[in-house]
Order: sequence, then structure tokens, then C-alpha cells
Amino acid sequence: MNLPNLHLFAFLILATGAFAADTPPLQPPPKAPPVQIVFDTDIGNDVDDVLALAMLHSLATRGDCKLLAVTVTNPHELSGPFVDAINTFYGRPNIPVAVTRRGPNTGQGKFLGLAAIKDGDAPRYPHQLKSSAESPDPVKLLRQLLAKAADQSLVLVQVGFFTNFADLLDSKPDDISPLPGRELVKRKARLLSVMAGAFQTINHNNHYREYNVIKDIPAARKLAKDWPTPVVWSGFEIGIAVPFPVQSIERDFSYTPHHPAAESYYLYNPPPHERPTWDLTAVLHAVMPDRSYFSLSPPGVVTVEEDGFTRFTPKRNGRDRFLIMNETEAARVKEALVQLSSQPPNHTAGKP
Ligand SMILES: [Ca+2]
Repeated sequence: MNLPNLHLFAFLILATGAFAADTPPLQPPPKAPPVQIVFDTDIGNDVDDVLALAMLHSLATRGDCKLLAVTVTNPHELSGPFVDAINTFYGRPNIPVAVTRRGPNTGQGKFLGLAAIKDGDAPRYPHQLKSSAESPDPVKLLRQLLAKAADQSLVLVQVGFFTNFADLLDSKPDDISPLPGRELVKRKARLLSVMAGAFQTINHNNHYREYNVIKDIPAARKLAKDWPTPVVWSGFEIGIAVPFPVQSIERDFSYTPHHPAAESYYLYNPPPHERPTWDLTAVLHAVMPDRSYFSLSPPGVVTVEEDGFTRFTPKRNGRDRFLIMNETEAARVKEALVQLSSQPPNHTAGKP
């Protein structure tokens, strides 16, 4: 070590206190406990549900959330097996999956068939659930999860139709819990993060009727009227403001020969199309509400009108808020969505 470097070395020791006996070792700040998540999806109708589910697995691997269950509002026979295949791909084959028997029947769509595809004799995406009909009843599963949960602990994420959670509100006391559905939700859940509705003008239309609402308007009206916890709405305008970067689909998922999210994307609407990120934004806010990815509207009340339009009325201490996003926030959101949805599975750490 020559003289100038010796001086630099001495300076670093003094500046960092590296060898001071009374300096405690650097430690990260304590991490918050993982957010307890239930994910409700109409998987099969658009590919953003698949990327959103991939995000939840990455967040679980990072210890930011625990994915307790997936409930499904698309009754197709392959919707449940498809979700089970995604969960298995990410190393969590035991997450319960429950599919509605009565939700809007929107068909197989473009990518649910991946659950049945084989390479030779082997399933490309292994899974245990053979058919949605073999899955548990979603309301029963939700009641079981709520009954077991600590008070004010569950965060529900809804990125499809309102069928399952509206049915949950209507559920009666049973051998799972003496509480009716609404009281059970009120006691055990602390937030509903929902992708639905529109709270800005969309393509010069200030009466935009959003897909997740209009496919089951009675259920949406019931939930909007009766839901007992705070609700944060990611409106249609948020997802379209953050298109998923095509470069990510083309490059970030190639760490494995077959990736179910990328393959679904190609089947649904291949690059160069950049799909809006509607469902992903509801997941990001649900798990990381304190990271300033979005701003929130003032409080108010959302009502669902007879034609499915979602009307927000400001109200002091109202139950509802909707996401707002400026350009700076949108840039951060896009980066987070890409990193979280493309993170490889880690089958050895941080499970579940
Ligand atoms: Ca969806």
C-alpha cells in the first residue's frame, strides 16, 4: 500500500467507524409482517390477471405478502386448473383454488387451454386440480379463511367480476362461523383493493361502463352498497395509463423454456401489443400501499348505477377512494410491475 492509499484507508476507517468497538453492525429496519392476501380473479378473460397472479407470487417470495387463496369468477372448467398450474409453477401447489358455479360464463378464452397442453406425455404446466367443478365452493372457502383470520387482518383483491364477494356478503351463519357474511368481513378484513369502474373520462366518454362491473351488475351493485371495509378502486384509467412494456414480455421471461405468463400473453394478444396493466395495479396497491406508487382520491362513496356506471360522490369519512397517478408515479409503477411480474420462482426461499 503506497502512502496516498494508506491515508485513504485511514480516512475510511475513521469515516465509517468500521473498527469502533461501540458501533453496532448495520442492520436493515424491521420488516412489516406479510400482508394476508386473498385474490379473486376472472382469469381467462384477459391476460392481466395472469401477470397479477405472477406478481403476488413474487411478493410472497420477497416476504411482502402471503397468498392465502385464489377464488375465481370465471366458471369455465379450466379456469381453476389454470390457476393451480400457475401456483404450481411458482412452487406453491397447495394454495386453495375455488371457482364459482354461477358466475358469468365467458368461455375458455385464448389461454386457459395451457392448463391441458402436453409436451409428449407430460403436462407442460403440472397441476393437481383436474376441473373447476372439483374445486371447493368459493363462499365456503372465503368464510373458512375469514373465520380463522385475526381481526382486521385480511386484504382482499378483486380483479374480475363481483360475484364471489357479493355472494360472501349474502352468506348465512353456519358451522364455520356464527356471523353472517357481512359481519364476518367487517370483523376480519381491513381492505378491499378492486380493479373496477372508471373515475375519469375515458376516450371523451364521461359515462364509461367498465367490463368487470357490467358482466355482473347485480353483484356489483350489492357489493358497492353493502361492503363494510375501506375500498380502494383502481379505475379503468389507471391500467390504460401503464401499458406493459413489450420488451419485458419478449426478454424477461425467457429464463425458462415455457413460462405460463409469457405464453398466455402471446396467445392473448402478442407483441408488439402492449396490454394495459389493470389487475396488476390493484395488486401493487394492496400489498404496498405505503410505497407512494399511487395517490388516493379524497374519501367518498362509489355507487353502481343500473347500467353499470360507477359514480363517485365525495363524502367526509366515506368508505371509498380511487387511485390517482401522475406521470412520475406511472414511471415508478411500470418499473415495479415489470420487476414483480417477471421475477423467477424461488422454490427454496421465502415460501410460502
Ligand atoms: Ca381480470
